[in-house]
Amino acid sequence: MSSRLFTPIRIGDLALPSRIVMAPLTRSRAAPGNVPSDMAIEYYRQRASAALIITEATQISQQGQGYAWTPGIHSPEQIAGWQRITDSVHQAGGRMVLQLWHVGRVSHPVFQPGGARPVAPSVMPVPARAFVPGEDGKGGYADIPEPQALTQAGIRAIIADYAQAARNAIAAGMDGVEVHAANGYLLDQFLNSASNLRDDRYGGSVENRARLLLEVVDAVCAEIGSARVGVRLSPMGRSFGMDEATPEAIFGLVARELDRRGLAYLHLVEPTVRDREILTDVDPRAEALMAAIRATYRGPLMLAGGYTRALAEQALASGRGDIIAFGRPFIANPDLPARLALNAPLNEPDPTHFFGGDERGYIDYPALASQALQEAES
Ligand code: 8OZ
Repeated sequence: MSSRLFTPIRIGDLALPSRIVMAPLTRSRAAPGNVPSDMAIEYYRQRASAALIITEATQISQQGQGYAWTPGIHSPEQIAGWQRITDSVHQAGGRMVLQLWHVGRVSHPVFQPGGARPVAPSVMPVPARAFVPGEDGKGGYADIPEPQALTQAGIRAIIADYAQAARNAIAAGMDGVEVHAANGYLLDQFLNSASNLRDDRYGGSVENRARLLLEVVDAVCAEIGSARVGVRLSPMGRSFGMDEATPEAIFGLVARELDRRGLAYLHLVEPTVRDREILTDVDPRAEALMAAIRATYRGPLMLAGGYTRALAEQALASGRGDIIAFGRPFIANPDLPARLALNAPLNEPDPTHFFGGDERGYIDYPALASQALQEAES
């Protein structure tokens, strides 16, 4: 079978040399002020052979943070920090977009301005714990207090924050942005019938639950142009209390509306992903839903979630999607495209270094050439 992974594709303003994208990966190593660290320059530069790098989720505002040591894109220092990264990735021949993130209720007062309760569509218990910085310099998990429901003024402020963050990302040299509307964070909380109990124009009908996402996308597109904007969704995702009653209705509407907007791409987390693991027993409605989204959304479709080389080739050949995002394989294999091209063995990622820590398990995974040298010498 001929490889489809290594065929180019144009997405919006970007010409990608292959279909192999680096998935957004939270690594919790930002420096004080939530500025991307010096290590992150090396980390992203090492991975510049990806067709596209999607950055780790990056908060649009202090209110949007919910995890220890995640970077932001709302202060001048953060913008300057990202600029150093885009410079080095571009110098290495790569392309990158910044993932815009607001965690909504998956947060903790330690992150919130004034120690406030985190914001959400609706007041209800949050079935999750927050990853907060501990006194020992290590992260720990803390219970999440009941959130406060956003007012319409609060919603307007968040939409403005998304627009400003998109502008900041472009100022930092990014090739575009990805709006994170997946995995149980703020925009997913508004989409989802399990977390959105509002009775105003942002809740109730599927049109109302989709309103915040679409207003955010429109504000971001107005700021930087739709050809530089992608959106990430997790249809039938179950993270942090997500449990949609009518997935076909809400994701059908969202796919139809996003299709009209001429985005660079739509990015779907496979419904097999649950709590960052891959399930084997899938909701029987999931396949039909994925096919329906594919048929409705006519632009480039990116897929993520447990992909191997073989599964990726199969997904491209069957028409399930156009582009594949690899997460864990890119953590452990900075030169993943070369390894896939050569059918070379892959390094295994070490989960103990996924979140927080130093350069170990972050920038010390070898590329093929240096690995061959090391092995020859030993
Ligand atoms: C892993 C750890 C922390 C955050 C997501 C942004 O699931 C994340 C995330 C993943 O989308």
